[in-house]
Amino acid sequence: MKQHTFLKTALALACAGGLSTRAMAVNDEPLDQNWAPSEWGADDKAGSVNRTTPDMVVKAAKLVKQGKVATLGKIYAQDAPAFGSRGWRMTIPGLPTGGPFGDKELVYNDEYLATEIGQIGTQFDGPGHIGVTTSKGNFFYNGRFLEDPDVNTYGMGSLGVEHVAKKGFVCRGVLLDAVALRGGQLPIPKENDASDPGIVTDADVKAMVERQGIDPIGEGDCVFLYTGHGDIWHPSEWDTYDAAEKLRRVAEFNSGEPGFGISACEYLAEQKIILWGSDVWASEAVGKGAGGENPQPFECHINMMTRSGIWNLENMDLSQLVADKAYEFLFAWSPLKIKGGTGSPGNPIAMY
Ligand code: UVW
Repeated sequence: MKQHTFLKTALALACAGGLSTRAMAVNDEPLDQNWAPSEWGADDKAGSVNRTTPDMVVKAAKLVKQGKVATLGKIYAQDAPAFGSRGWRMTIPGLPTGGPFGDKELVYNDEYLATEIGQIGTQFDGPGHIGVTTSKGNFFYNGRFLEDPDVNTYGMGSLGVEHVAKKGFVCRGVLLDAVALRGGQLPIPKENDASDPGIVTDADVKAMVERQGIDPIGEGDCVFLYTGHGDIWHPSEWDTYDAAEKLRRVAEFNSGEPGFGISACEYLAEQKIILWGSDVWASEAVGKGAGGENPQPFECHINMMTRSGIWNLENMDLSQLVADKAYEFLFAWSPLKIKGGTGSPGNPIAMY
């Protein structure tokens, strides 16, 4: 497994009065290793979803055998876990919001929502979500920068999620059941080491494919990891808990997570998958020092998304698929066409 070397350059930036300086660390790997242009060309705004061909869609559709459908999104609610200071605040103004209209006295309701719409609950991380601070600015997928003229406070410009949403994801979905592999819910990793049971390595991915008796992971697949940590925010039992129990579970859920290590992410990228995801909030291991297999926090986020354009679906409800041992299925989903958004909420569908 490759340990990335991060170039730390101290830049002295004079403040307005010229009396003090502050140091800014940068990582020039994206520039030095030519992460841009991507294999789909300098104009591409969608990433690995470009791999999907009509033949792949037809082949994936043949995985529907029992006519079963599973919805893979969790409930959006104010008391659900959220990363950092993100939150979900919904009100129904008016009650009724409007009306009555006409002799039949029609009334209607709307909802008013304050939230990080693309980065809450079951969420898709798109091209504008994760970048790297380089000496040339904040580098994002395909060599776009936060400093580009089309990016501003009102939207991510060419990095907007709507460019991925125009394509959507229809693929062979693969469920990797790490709970079955380990014999129980995976722990939050304690060490930045491949041997930690909370870190799912490339060897673990291959072992799960083998023991689940499915075809090897390949080009165009969408690959989802079940760790069991997502059941702390239980998809169906959440509202049976009282407020104190919910708060305890939110703290536990957010305190770290098992998930993919960088060796697994690099293996999945080499197989040319088009989407990765999980039942946890980052899909990758977050343990000691917020790192995973290496000390760098969110290393899979950087390598999969910023470098390779392979987007990520977090906080999925994989419970029905696990119960049915539905290890491969037709998967269909698209982010919302939020102009300039960093991501999207949603409710992915598996059919098998
Ligand atoms: C961050 O935003 C850092 O994480 P996530 O993509 O898991 O929400």
